[in-house]
Amino acid sequence: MTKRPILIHPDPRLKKVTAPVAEISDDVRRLADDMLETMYDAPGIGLAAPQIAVMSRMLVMDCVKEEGETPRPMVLINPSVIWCAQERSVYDEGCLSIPDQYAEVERPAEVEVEWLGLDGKTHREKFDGLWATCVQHEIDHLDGKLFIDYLKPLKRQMITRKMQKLKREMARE
Ligand code: K1U
Ligand code: ZN
Repeated sequence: MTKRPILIHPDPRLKKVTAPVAEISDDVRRLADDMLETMYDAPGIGLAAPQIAVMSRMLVMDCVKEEGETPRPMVLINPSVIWCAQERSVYDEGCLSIPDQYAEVERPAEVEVEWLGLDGKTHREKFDGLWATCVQHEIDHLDGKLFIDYLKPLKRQMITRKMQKLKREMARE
């Protein structure tokens, strides 16, 4: 397992739509391991492949936050939302590609997602609470969308400028 560097916004790769994964190969299994390692190390509750510059339709997540609770690492390949609830929920979202910036985003409170697992089988599951927020945030990454795209333009610009400054400082180090 290798920890990979996480792209920081603004980066053109974070704006692109990803390509479906064609088959579950050893490379895909290795990528899943690296993504989980990178997510847990960050630390984060989710990570999408384009955040580590891999333009494939694949995400990992584990929203078990309580210490002592059993972790639930999930790998979702070619995921798609097949149903969403009318009810909305608001969560103060963050993003590993936009460090230290948080903003309230409204999304469907419950979603049903279908994906291909590492076992090669099709899985279908309903997510609610933080799991629902997280899976929608990660699927957005696969479609080149960031949580700041839901914000008013002024707030989005402010965050983008902060990230440009951060990247300049990181390049100087
Ligand atoms: O996709 C990402 O950038 C990961 C992101 C996922 C996410 C967070 C909040 C709402 C929706 C999606 C993160 O994991 S940010 C870090 C974070 O939320 C966290 C980190 C440690 C413990 C608990 C939460
Ligand atoms: Zn994110």
